[in-house]
Amino acid sequence: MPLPALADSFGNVAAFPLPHAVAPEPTVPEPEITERLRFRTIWISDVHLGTKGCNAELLIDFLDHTDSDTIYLVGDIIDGWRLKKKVYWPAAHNDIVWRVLKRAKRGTRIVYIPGNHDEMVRQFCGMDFGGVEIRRAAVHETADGRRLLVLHGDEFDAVMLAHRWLAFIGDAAYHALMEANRWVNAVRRRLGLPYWSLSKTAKHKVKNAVEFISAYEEIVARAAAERGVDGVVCGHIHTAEIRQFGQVAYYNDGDWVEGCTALVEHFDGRMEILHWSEEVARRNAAQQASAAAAPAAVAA
Ligand SMILES: [Mn+2]
Repeated sequence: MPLPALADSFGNVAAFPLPHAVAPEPTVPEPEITERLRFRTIWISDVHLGTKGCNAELLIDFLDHTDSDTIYLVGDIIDGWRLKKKVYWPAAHNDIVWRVLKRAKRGTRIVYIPGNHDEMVRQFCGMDFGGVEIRRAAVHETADGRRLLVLHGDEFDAVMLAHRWLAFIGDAAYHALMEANRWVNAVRRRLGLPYWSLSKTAKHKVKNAVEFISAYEEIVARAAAERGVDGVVCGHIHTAEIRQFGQVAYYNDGDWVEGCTALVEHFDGRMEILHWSEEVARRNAAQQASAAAAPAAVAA
């Protein structure tokens, strides 16, 4: 029996059928959208794919309604820490990866700067995968000629270590605590017990959290100033912000766990934070308004 036929089939590995059919399309189909919001640059971070916390639905909506020349993925995109303990990977998380890779294919420049939760990707810094540039940090030049240092931001954890845990006390936890405080004291009152302030303790902690964020922002801005850039873009602390420290602009793109925010640069270099749940609400209201106006127009 001559071997060539066998050699041919093994020679081209790509021609081998895959054991399972691979869906070429995402489970959440990409809608036909004619008018995407166009930006020069988009920064997103702290997506935490691989965790239940990730708001995949809103992020998919964001990716389907926006476009840009460049996207920076500013770290903690995939949560390797959590995945190491327990594999959690719903189809929607694959859909996000699919969309990012499709954008790269369509010509969007994509720079992925791994953070601390996806630090396993850091060993690949300097390499490109599927059109995605993996970098330790980057310098972005805005349309108005400013140089911005882009990094995840965990680089400053050592400095912030003393009160790092405070960053985890979020606004939602604070409000839940306020609610609990009301109930606890309603019961205590009925039992004839004096008022006991759970909220006072909580308020103190929240004040510390606010101080933590402020201190973090200042430290990052100072580090940027020392490096002679005009500004810095980071993520990590899940708190979107645009703030000026002297000559240095501090930008934080927030997260897709709670805030669901992105930082964008308009074509004139103007920077803005998009709160995506608000954008969706605005879009829905506009659609309802036009739907309500349409029959009237026909009647007229
Ligand atoms: Mn982080």
